[in-house]
Amino acid sequence: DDPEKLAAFQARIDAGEKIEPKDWMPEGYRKTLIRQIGQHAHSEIVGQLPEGNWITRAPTLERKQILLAKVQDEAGHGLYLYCAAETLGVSRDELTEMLLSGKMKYSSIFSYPTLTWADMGAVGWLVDGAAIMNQVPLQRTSFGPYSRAMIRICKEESFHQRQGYDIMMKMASGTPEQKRMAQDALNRFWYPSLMMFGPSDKDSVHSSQSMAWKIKMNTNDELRQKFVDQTVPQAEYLGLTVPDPDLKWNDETGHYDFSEPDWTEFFEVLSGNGPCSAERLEARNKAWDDGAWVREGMLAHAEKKRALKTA
Ligand code: FAQ
Repeated sequence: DDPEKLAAFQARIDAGEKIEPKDWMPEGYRKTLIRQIGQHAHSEIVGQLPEGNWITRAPTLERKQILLAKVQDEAGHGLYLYCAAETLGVSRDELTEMLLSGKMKYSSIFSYPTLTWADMGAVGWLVDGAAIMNQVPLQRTSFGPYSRAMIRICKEESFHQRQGYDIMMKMASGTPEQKRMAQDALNRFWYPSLMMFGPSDKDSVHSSQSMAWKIKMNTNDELRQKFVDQTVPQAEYLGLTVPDPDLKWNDETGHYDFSEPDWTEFFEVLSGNGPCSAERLEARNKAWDDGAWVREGMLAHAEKKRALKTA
């Protein structure tokens, strides 16, 4: 890239201007955004599966309606994000193919199973909680279409988080068996939720360039710390125990000290060896294959209408 153009581009970013799809941008900026927005979109789409697992078994009609609406919101988030990525010159079909063939990633959290109803509480509380912690700063990200998508997505995510916490409240104040289920869900989702923020800063290959371009607004460790600080009092309020014997308030730093997740497990999940990784990709491939007749039908219909117009 031309150094003068690069400097002018960086000056726009530094001045807090939004970059729009038709503006000049360095190839690296475009590629990084396609990677990050694409992975984010895939996460929303694959993220429907762990909760979709419980729609048919929700304990009441009201809980079922709420969960159904939440999962539909996630599909909607995926669609806005694919649209934002398309403005960068990649098609939704190309992105989908990269997900289905395992070439593109989706968030590690969705490779974990949802074993009980309490997991619906833990996913809403912790997974949406972590998602918001990461996405609120992204409302100020430098790429216009991404930042605008984040504004609406964050509104919906905060509602999702509250519905998850509400399930946890109900379970944690219920029978001893319900409380045990809530604790078990927290035990299984705590460390995978911490992993959502990405590897520790020293292993985060993209952070420094992405932060200079304001594609990312904070480092992975900064956001992880904020999440722990926010979530520990919420666990205490529920009367549940965070599964970390080393978790301790540190008066000097004004933050909690906590144990790092098992990074070997994280990198295993990233390489496609998570507990449900194969199942998730199979489900997405099946949905894509089962929908082929709809796509073919729509194309044939569009073709017929076009032919009629030109006749
Ligand atoms: N999972 O250099 P960094 C949701 C990869 S929220 C998988 O630090 P970066 C809502 C990373 O891609 C979840 N891969 O990377 C919901 C890179 O590999 P690559 C989605 C991960 O990009 C809630 C490598 O590790 N949110 O879905 C993960 O600067 C409930 C090196 O890492 C977003 O995507 C991970 N956890 O920072 C839905 C937010 N972490 O690509 C349903 C936007 C790292 O070179 C139910 N994304 N990797 O092959 C971001 O903010 C960033 O991409 C990070 C990672 C912070 C995730």
